Amino acid sequence: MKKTAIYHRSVPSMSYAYDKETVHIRLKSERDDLVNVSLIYGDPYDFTADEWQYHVVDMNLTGQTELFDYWTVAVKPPFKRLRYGFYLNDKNGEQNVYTERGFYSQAPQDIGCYFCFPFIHENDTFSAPSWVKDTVWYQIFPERYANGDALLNPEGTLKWGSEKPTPTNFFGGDFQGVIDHLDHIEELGITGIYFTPIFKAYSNHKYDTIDYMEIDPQFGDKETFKELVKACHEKGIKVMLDAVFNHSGFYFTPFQDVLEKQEASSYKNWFHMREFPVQMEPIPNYDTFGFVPSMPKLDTANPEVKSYLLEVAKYWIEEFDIDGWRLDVANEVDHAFWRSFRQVVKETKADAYILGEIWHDSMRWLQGDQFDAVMNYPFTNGAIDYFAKRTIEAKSFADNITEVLHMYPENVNEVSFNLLDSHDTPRILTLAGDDKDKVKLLYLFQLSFTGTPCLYYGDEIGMAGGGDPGCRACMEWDENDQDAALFRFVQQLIHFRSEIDAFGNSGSFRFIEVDNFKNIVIYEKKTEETKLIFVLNNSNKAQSIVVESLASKKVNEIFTNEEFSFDESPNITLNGSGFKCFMEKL
Ligand code: ARE
Repeated sequence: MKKTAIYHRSVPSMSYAYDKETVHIRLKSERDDLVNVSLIYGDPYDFTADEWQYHVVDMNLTGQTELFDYWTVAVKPPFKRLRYGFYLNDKNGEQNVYTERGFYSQAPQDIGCYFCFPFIHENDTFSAPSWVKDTVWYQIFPERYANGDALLNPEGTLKWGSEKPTPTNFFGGDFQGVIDHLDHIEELGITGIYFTPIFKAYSNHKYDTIDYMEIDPQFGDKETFKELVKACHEKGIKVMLDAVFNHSGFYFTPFQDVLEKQEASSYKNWFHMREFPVQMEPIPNYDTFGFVPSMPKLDTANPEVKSYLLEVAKYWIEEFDIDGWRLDVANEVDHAFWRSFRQVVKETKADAYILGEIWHDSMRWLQGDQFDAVMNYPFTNGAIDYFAKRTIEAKSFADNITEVLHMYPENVNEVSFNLLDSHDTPRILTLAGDDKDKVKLLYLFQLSFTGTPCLYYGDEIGMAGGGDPGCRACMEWDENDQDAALFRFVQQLIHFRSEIDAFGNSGSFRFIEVDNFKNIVIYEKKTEETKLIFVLNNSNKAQSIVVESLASKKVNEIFTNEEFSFDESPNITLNGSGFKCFMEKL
């Protein structure tokens, strides 16, 4: 047995409360080393007849990568307390017991040896708002969605779409424009909009806030914003705003005060000033976002700053009924701040959603006391490298996705914000070398995967664009230049998500077959009633594929509605970049 590779710790990614009565336990071992793993578990105080009363239950192999096997089990301890260890059986017939104190040949009686899950406290359990599971998000960069009120145009506004986006140009996008086009969003099947910043700011992207309590005048006023939120809600669409609390903008009044009064400013402790006089070149002598002098970092540990920003968080929910906050540069703000933030937000609206912008492993923020989700860039990277750029093989892709799924608890995965691109990355069509068939595969995977998908405005009608600022072009409203077929395809996928339970978040995901040589992936989504088998050909050539799991099955292909009655050797043919999804009623 490869003992060195056997890994478990009582940490939230491996031992967590899924809900108020269920605990999930995971274990990692070397690939193909163990043939069976079972959990030994019991209540720590249950010593009937002077013996610790434990139970044994098999764990499921829930993921396999090139190097590791992942084992998972759910248990419901009747008194909410748990001590546990593992029976490990390897392929050579060796058996060991693995505990917090190491390996034993038999289950020890001393419960002090076991791993400990002390008690399931409902208020410590990760729990995101229930609506999020079924939401499909749409990200809007307000300056570039639609210009609905020319009277608000900032100075120098260019004709819509007349030029390429640059870091400094303006096209006059506004709230009225969004209101005018809500039908487009509704028709696509969207149920949540994420707006990048809308508060008064200097730049076109508005990440350099001047006033957190004011709407940027180019977008409209508070009345128009209220109208926008109301119009969204009437269509069953939630509204999420961007909170840029890591830093302010250069023209934020407190920072201007520091510039003016220097060390004498009563706002000097609102920022991380390192010395005076304040200096911006060659690099700022105060902390900033990156090295950007116009984005001075706020000291969120300062009680005045904290109470000001928490007031902001509350104000826009209370007065405007927004449904969520996306937190910019969330990992560079202190945890204590986010804990207070969560409290204030949830007190104001119990089912408000909190989404952190973090590009890396984010377990620390996803334990129930801070965020409900993070922008799932690890998912993005795998999907883009495989389907768009085709720089990794099928197996590496499957490994990547398996790792992503085992990085966080299942209840976290169910609401993970899965994006393919954003205002910070090139658009998917460009990443896919303008190949729309690749884009379709990307969308198919994203929209059938566990979590909450987010589409970036314009991708659905085939817009292209490189990295910032290329990805921020004006939304294409000329129907002749919109790809209607792509729109209908995305619409259909979103529709499947709500119509077929296994397609969306209720279905549990599992790779069935991954073939580097053919460059295909086959995966399953399953509920108690329905099983879906997805077959994706990520190569350019037509291929015939034997899908073992369809043997002797009578199924329905959901895109064509064709009936298939397979024999013992189910052979299907897919075009280059082709796909099929077979539905079996269980
Ligand atoms: C502007 C120019 C850029 C130029 C940059 C630097 O447009 O071309 O490179 O300045 O001078 C906002 C604007 C940007 C603007 C930026 C600075 O939207 O247009 O760029 O302000 O003025 C990291 C952070 C992550 C951050 C990304 C961009 O961790 O939080 O970098 N994302 C948010 C927003 C941005 C926003 C800001 C932060 C600032 O979503 O839109 O930018 O408010 C790896 C790293 C990550 C890194 C990621 C991307 O994965 O590990 O940490 O994210 O790459 O670079």
